[in-house]
Amino acid sequence: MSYWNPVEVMPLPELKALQLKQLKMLVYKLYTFSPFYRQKMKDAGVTPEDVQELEDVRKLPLMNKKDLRDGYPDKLFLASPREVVRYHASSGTTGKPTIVGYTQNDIEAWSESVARGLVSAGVGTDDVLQVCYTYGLFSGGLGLHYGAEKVGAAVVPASTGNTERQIDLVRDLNVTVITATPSYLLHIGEVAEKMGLDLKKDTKLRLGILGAEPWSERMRDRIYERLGIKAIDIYGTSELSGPLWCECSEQNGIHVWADITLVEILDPITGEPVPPGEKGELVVTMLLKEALPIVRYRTGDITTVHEEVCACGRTHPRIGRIQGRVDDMIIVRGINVFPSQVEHSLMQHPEVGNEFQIVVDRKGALDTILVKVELRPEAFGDRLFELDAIKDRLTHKLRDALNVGVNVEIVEPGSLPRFEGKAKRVVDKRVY
Ligand code: DLL
Repeated sequence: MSYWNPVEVMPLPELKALQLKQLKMLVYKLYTFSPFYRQKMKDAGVTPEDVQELEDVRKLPLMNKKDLRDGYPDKLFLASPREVVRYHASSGTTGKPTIVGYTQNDIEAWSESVARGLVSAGVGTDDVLQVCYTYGLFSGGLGLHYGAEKVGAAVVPASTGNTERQIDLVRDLNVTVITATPSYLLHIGEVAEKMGLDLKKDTKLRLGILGAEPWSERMRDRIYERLGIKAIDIYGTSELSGPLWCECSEQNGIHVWADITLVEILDPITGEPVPPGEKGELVVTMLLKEALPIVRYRTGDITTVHEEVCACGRTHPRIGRIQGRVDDMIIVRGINVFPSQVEHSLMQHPEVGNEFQIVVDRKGALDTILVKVELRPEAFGDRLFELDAIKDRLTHKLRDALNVGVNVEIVEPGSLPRFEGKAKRVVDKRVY
């Protein structure tokens, strides 16, 4: 088993001591130098002396995306413009972007996090790694790029788009690792098939580093089955830096580097911590970030935390697969519906293709959900008469899973929109 940095297997007591030291230094620095954090801490009646144990992090005030948006473009920055070496931005849902600045040390800590994750997933100097996340203000492309270069893989900075050319590159450059959103990877698979190429046989692809959008275990199975690729889950958000942590080759949770980051899982309503293994909102403190400090940031993502040492020997905590968001859940007739639940249900049916769309509408006072589903082309064949039966099965399955009435429409394979970046699964037509 190889590690990128010995800190990954540091005994827990030492790791926690290191984390506490970083936390205390951070709080002291912010209280002294950051008007934003000093004010927030004063409002909460907390001083740096109040942080003596790791658990004391809970005394610090929470922050969220609105704080960052209100600080547009750089009101929350602690570094001077001279120290900033990079900007990225996330557009969010309201249109106004959040700007994230990086010092050289920020870039270093970010690439270090990604490098550790890639090595833990089995990426090394012999690999050719194609980055199919967008390069630009979105942090996905450059985040993977810097991490992969650090570990010495040969990077193909393909970005998104021109899918046929992406496939040519995979074949001609003997690409072994591909990084993309899971939905784009499946689209690449479909296009390859149309080009008469079998990614399993005709390329050297063996590993996918997939994230930036919700996906499921079923999708993981499907990717393996159809493309012959081991699929690794990678998580991050622009505010925290970008893609940051991924699963190791054990595929049993996403390793969070505790010397760089402190994570909490809180009940999203009460703000109280939930026990390890139970679902709650992921709240993150970045211990080393300089340009845009992040303390107790509410990601809005629902997951679990696991503190046992991983079978790979790494001692740092792991988070489970992201199970939805606190805020992009659709509320239909008072019931919370997550697109990930829909995906999970649909993907259990072998005849269902890779694409679906959830259309929410309002008829009179009643909200309605229509799930448009593509079947695999094979499901049509000469068994057309079975379509009604399939539709009924999917409808019942979704109703059971979501606890709300759902209609299903079977649509032609290839007719739903494809996405090169994050898939947009929900169309909400309700007028409020
Ligand atoms: O998506 C950063 C990233 C790039 C992550 C490349 C992984 C790979 P944002 O655009 O700010 O940043 O979106 C962050 O995407 O809060 C989650 O809701 C969602 N997300 C990211 N990774 C995963 C994942 C990038 N593995 C938001 N599973 C987050 C589920 C994910 N959701």
